[in-house]
This record gives sequence, C-alpha cells and structure tokens, in this order.
Amino acid sequence: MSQSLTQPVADPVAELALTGDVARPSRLTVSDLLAWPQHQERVSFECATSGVQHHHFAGPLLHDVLSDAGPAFDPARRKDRLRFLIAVTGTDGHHALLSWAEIDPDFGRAPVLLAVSIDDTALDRPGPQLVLPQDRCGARHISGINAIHVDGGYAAWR
Ligand SMILES: Nc1nc2c(c(=O)[nH]1)N[C@H]1C(S)=C(S)[C@@H](COP(=O)(O)O)O[C@H]1N2
Ligand SMILES: [Mo]
Repeated sequence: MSQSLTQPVADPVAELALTGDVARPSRLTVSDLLAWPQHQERVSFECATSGVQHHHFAGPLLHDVLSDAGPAFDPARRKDRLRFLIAVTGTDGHHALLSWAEIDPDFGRAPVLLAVSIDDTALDRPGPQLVLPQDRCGARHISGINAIHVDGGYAAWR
C-alpha cells in the first residue's frame, strides 16, 4: 500500500541565493537570517493601488548580511564601495536595485532590513522581505526574496 497519499508533505522553506562579487556566496533561509542581530521597524508606506499600509517587521540589517559575505572592495577605501550595486529579486520576478552607498553607515546609512517576520508572522515559507523604512512608496518592499546579487562591475564610462 502506498503511503504517499496520506503522508504529510514537509512545509517548503524558501531559500535566497546571495551571489555576485562576494568572497562567500551562500544560500540563506529565514532561520539562517536569525544568526545576525535582529532589528525592528514599524513602517507605513503608500501603495498606488491599495493605499496606506502599516506593518511591523523584524530581521537583520541588509548591510550586516552582505558585509559578512565579503564584498569585493577594500573596506578601508570608501571610494571603492561607490561602484557597487545590490539587485534584489522576488520569486515573482519583481526586482529593484539599491546602491551599496545607500545602506553603508558611512554614506546613506538607510536601515534596510531583510525581514524574517511581518506583523509577528514568520516568513519562512514565503521568504524574507526587503524593508526600507525611509521609503514613502511600498514598491521596494520586495516580498518573497529569492535572490540578492552584489555587482561591483558597474562603470558609467570605460
Ligand atoms: N515580490 C513582490 N514584492 C512586492 C511587490 C510585488 O509585486 N512583488 N509589490 C510591491 C508594492 S507595489 C507594494 S505597495 C508592497 C505592498 O504590496 P501588497 O499590498 O501586495 O502587500 O509590496 C511590494 N513588494
Ligand atoms: Mo504598490
């Protein structure tokens, strides 16, 4: 007798691929993201289609997670960092580019989170969500993140 009809299927856990110009690419689950210091943000943002929304997010700083992956710049030379881009993609293909300088404590120091929970609900299955507390619009709060690509190769003029 087959058991496949009655056995519960394990809950799938989302993974995000951290790739690009980093010394230590990795695959991270929401539970992996608990290893970094956790921050909380209450945010309000306006959606063009659904109006103003309020949420409470928790998770590590994007800057902490990416710094530990070893981005390919000399940390002592601030100007090197200004070429780096961060491409964040959700499972549905929604994506946005951030500059490294935007989240760098020496430059824009935006407290961007990789949220592991929204309104106290864990995001293990859908995957982490990008949180930009300073954004007025909700569009960059990318949910279900499955890829983050760090690119230090951008040059406006070669
Ligand atoms: N993966 C993904 N994240 C996304 C979007 C999307 O289409 N895909 N839409 C964005 C937009 S436009 C808004 S306003 C916020 C809130 O969207 P919600 O109302 O669907 O929660 O999610 C953002 N995150
Ligand atoms: Mo939106």
